[in-house]
Parts: sequence; C-alpha cells; structure tokens
Amino acid sequence: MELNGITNTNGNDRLFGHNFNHNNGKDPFENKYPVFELGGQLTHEQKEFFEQNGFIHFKRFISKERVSDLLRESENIQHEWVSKDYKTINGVPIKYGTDIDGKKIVQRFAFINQHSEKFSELLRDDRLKGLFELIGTADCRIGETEKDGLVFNHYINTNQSNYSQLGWHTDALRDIFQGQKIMPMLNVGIHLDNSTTDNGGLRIIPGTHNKGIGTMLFKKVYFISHKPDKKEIGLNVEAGDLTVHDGRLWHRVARSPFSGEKSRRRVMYVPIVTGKFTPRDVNSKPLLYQRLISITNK
Ligand SMILES: O=C(O)CCC(=O)C(=O)O
Ligand SMILES: [Fe+2]
Repeated sequence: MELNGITNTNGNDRLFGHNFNHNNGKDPFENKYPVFELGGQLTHEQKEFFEQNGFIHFKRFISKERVSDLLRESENIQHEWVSKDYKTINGVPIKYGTDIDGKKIVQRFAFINQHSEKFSELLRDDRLKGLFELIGTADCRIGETEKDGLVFNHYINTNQSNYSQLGWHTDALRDIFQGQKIMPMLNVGIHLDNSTTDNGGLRIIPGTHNKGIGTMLFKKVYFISHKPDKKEIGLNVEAGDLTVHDGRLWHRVARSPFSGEKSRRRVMYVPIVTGKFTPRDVNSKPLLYQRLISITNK
C-alpha cells in the first residue's frame, strides 16, 4: 500500500490476531506510517503528511494517569445517566448497553464535556488550537456545543453489548443531514485504551478525503457496509495518543475478534469546525445520522 510514499506491507496478516501475544520482540504499537508529537505548532512535515493522507497520529498527548482519571470520571457520569435514565443529550440519542458483568453502561456519550470539568478542561488544551492550521480558516473552533460535542465511545464485544463496531462512513456527511454545505472539519480522537489492529478498532482509507463529492457520497453504503477494504489501514494506538482525521475521510471501526475484557475500547472524539455556528441545546432534535448511529452497529 502506498502511504505518503511509504510502502506499507502492514498487515492483513496481523489484522486478525495471529500474533497477538507473540510479537517476535517487536513493539506492538509500531505503525508503518510516521507518528508525531503534538507541540504548540505543527511542523511542515506534519502538515504535509496530513494533506496527503487525511489523517495524522500524535503519540502521548496525555499521560496514562490522566487517562485513568478520565475513565473514572466517565464512570461517575455513566452512573448518573443510567440512574436518571437519560435518553438524549441535546437531542443526541445515548447508546446504552450491557457490560461483561451484566451492568448497564453508556456506550456512546455525546457532549460529555458539558457534564464534567475534567472533560471540558481537556478541550481547552492549547495544543488543540495548533491543529486549526490543518483547516486554515480564521474562524476555526473546537465544537464544544456543536455537532455531538465531545463524544465518548465505549466498544465492547459481548452478547448484550450494543456497540462493538461502526460501519463505513465519513463524518462530513452530517452537514448534509443538517441541510448545510459541506464544510471542512477535523475529527480529533483521544484514545483511552491501548488498541492494536489485531483487536479491531479504527480503519481508515488514506487519501479518500480529497477525491471529490462522488467519493464522499458513494464509495460505500453509509453505516451499513462493514467489509474490509483492500486499501484500508488500521491504527495501533496507546492510551493517551491523539489522532486527527479529515471529516471527508472514509473510516470504520472493526469489531474485535475477541470477546469480553480484551475487546474493550474507549475513545473520545471532538470536532474542529469552521463556518456557521450551529450549537445544539436541550431543545435540539436528533438528526438522521444520529439515529443511524444509535440503531446500527451492534
Ligand atoms: O471509534 C472510533 O475510533 C471512530 C468513531 C467514529 O468514527 C465516529 O464516532 O464517528
Ligand atoms: Fe467517524
């Protein structure tokens, strides 16, 4: 596979677990694409990689201690939402499911930043503003009150889980459902579990972000198709890493071939947006894509 001039022989053989426990001394989090550190300002090399591929991976954005703290905080918020039986947040359906111990859990939180200082503080990190340059317009902002705000995804593969995968999609399609022109946007992922490609996880097709509207609309059947693509790559991430993908990039979340604890994967996303300010509030109604995510992808 061609990836920014790097030949990726990556592993379809590594995708489904053949060498999960014995890496022959290799770092299981190594990737065939270059990884970076996120400072205050992007380097020329980082910008170029993103422009060509539509995604970029930064190591160790936050510490493991901070990750644990955020996971604990999500459990507190989950406890509140489950006990109060909230159905939606700002009109976005909450996805509930069951954990391996039979406990009811939240598998997709929207606007979690509006429910805790720890999450809202994370979005004020100055390094995130450095990413605005990847869009380049003057009015870039973190979508704290727009789209789905800071989303917290919790995938687990059990019989009663409602969320173990997510079909092919681009995030920019949401603008069409909102009746708006497709605007540039970035989706920033903050990963909270270690996740290697042989345990499911994010799959992207590099370079599909700038192939025009036909590719964006019709490359796959939105949210329904789960079939691996010849050109897809998986990302090996550690808890605390940050990834960015262009809103028009095709991606999916593969189900873990394992079940139970080993399949657990928690990752947050926040959009960086530009153009018309479209906040959501308690009176907002679900959009079609929000319903689709909530009813598909078991
Ligand atoms: O879980 C992931 O890594 C991706 C989730 C995603 O694509 C989405 O929520 O739109
Ligand atoms: Fe997505």
